[in-house]
Amino acid sequence: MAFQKYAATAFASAIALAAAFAAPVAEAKDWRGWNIHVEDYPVSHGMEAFMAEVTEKTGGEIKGKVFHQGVLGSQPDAIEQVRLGIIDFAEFSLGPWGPVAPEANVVSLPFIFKSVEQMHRAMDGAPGEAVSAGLEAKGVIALGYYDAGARSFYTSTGPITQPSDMEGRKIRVMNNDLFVDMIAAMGGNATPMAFAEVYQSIKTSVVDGAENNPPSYESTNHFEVAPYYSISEHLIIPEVLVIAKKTWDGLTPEQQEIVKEAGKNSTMLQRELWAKREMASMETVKAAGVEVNMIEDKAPFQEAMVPVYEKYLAANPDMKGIVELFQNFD
Ligand code: BDP
Repeated sequence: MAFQKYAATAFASAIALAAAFAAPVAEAKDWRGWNIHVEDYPVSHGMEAFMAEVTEKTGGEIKGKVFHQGVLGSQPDAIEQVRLGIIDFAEFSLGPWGPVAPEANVVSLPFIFKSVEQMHRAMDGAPGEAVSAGLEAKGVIALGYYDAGARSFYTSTGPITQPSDMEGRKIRVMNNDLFVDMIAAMGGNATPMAFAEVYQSIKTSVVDGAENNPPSYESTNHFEVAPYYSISEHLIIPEVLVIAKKTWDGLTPEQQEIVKEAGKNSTMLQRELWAKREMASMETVKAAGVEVNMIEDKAPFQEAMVPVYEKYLAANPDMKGIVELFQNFD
């Protein structure tokens, strides 16, 4: 009896072993995705939809999780981690990519785009391809350009109606020297700082304000501590869904196709959600008592940026062609 039981167990293990060798199950991939935003945000929904589509269409060969709210690190840290393939996919503003990929920096020039619509056309065309090539050279594959609308200034200490209102003010910017020059050109002082630190820094008057699009101004509650929102729209910075080149290179051609397609679909979804959220965010902040001032004449702000362009082009003469490509794209 004891022998029979032993034999049966041994037989079963032998079969299991043989099966394991005969038909190795493709090792399921388990991706980590980085996102800086809260869970209920157009970027976050776009990324979740991307991951869900990839999992579904690969029949579960690729699974993954999106880590929201920057729990895997700040944006500059995450850029390095995706480049190394420690993080598999992520969604970034191109702002903090500027110091890493020169082609990506062109979109951080103030007023480079004429409108958000023109930005979309450009990013879906040749200028976008130039940026994607620059990103690929730095270790990431662009899967689609998400919308982030236009950024405007918000302050705790009264509105900005003209460039000289910036004098003596301390403004938080994203990590990129171009933004430091942009604030300096108006007579203010810029402080590059991680997104997660902005609320507290405004609250404790470490800075007088910051700048961002309506959904970020609203979802971070920055409007509570900086209730003057001045619609300058000085930066229209597209965002990008990327996959680490290291992760990409480990995929079969079929899987790469699925990933590309899911990237495109999530981009379309994100842009739709963005348009709605932008309006809803403006309603929310107005209802909370934010004083919104429309800057109808943006010319003084644009003129103030001339030295920013001059300095940038003097330091990056090889980017002149790409700058013109963006400026002339209709
Ligand atoms: C938001 C972007 C996010 C940036 C953030 C910032 O979506 O990627 O990290 O601005 O200002 O609009 O840091």
